[in-house]
Amino acid sequence: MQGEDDIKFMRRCLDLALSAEGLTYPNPMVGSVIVYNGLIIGEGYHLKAGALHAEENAILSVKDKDLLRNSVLYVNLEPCSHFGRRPPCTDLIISNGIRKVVIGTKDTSEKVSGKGKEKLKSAGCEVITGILEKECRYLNRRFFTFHEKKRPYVILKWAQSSDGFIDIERDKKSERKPTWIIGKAERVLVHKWRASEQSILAGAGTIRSDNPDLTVRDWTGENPLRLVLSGSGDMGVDQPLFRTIGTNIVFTHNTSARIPDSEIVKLDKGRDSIEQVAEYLYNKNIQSVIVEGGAQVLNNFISTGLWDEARIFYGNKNFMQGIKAPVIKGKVYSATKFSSSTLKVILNE
Ligand code: AOF
Ligand code: ZN
Repeated sequence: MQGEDDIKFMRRCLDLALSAEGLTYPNPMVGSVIVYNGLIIGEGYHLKAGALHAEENAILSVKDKDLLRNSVLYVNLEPCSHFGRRPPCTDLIISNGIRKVVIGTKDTSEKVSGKGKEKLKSAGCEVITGILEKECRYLNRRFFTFHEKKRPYVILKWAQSSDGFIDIERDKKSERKPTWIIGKAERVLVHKWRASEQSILAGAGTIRSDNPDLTVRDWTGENPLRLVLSGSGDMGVDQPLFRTIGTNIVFTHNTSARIPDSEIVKLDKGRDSIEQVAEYLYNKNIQSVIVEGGAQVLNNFISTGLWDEARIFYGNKNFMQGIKAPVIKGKVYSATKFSSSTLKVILNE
């Protein structure tokens, strides 16, 4: 049974956790509140990897530590029980005499995986779990997918005309720039998205036709690691791949590919390319990737089933002809109207 207060305080944990969106990799987003007599007397969240954990910050923020013995600690993720960059939060909770802990959802990463809850219980703490569980899992969906499925969380993103085309037909003389379907507001949002993911991927076709930068310019935050998928290794250009300096990784079958400013990762022809990309990213500790086209690459992700979320802008313009947008099936999570388009978020479930 989820009490009204439990839900209210867990929501606060989620809000606090979200303050560090995109900043905590490889760690999850975690928020914690401490409640005494129905009132919040302390709160905290995890700012970035290596920094104090949410529970530590929440406990530190309480002025009168004597109140902790009769307080409840809320946290959206099971407290850690191992020595990592930080000592175990379970030990801090126990040594401060906190006797009740309300947890949003289990930490399914190997190091914790139920051991935090057990440690608290064996110290005599009352532990309640599963408050706003769905929301807590959704908040850290990248972290959970990475640890449970041993692959990064995959977000597919594209924009399509109202008659179902992702782009107009191009020829060699076409200018190398995107055909815009979305407006300024959506573009800002896309840059915010980029800042929240660890990597961004595009196919060589998109590099050839759109000459994209794949950086965060209309928002603040780190640029994601740029990934390019190219069977042939032919980018159609001999200048650096992107205008902005930074590491690029090119996945290709071409064993002799030499691409300026890029690390080449050779793909095995006998195995699915998308699976190899996912495997490589997992081994590099990359928890998420946003795939921004083109149609062929998006379709490859869809057909292998290796995607978690699709963010599709449906524009107002008709193209009449061009490159067909991918077709995808899933559960519509949300629909948002902009002046130039409607954004639908679809989950693979
Ligand atoms: C966090 N922040 O608030 C909580 C986490 O290397 P460490 O010591 O920072 O440990 C990271 C792990 O601790 C992380 O993967 C997760 O399993 C657990 N809980 N992590 O970064 C927090 N509560
Ligand atoms: Zn911890």
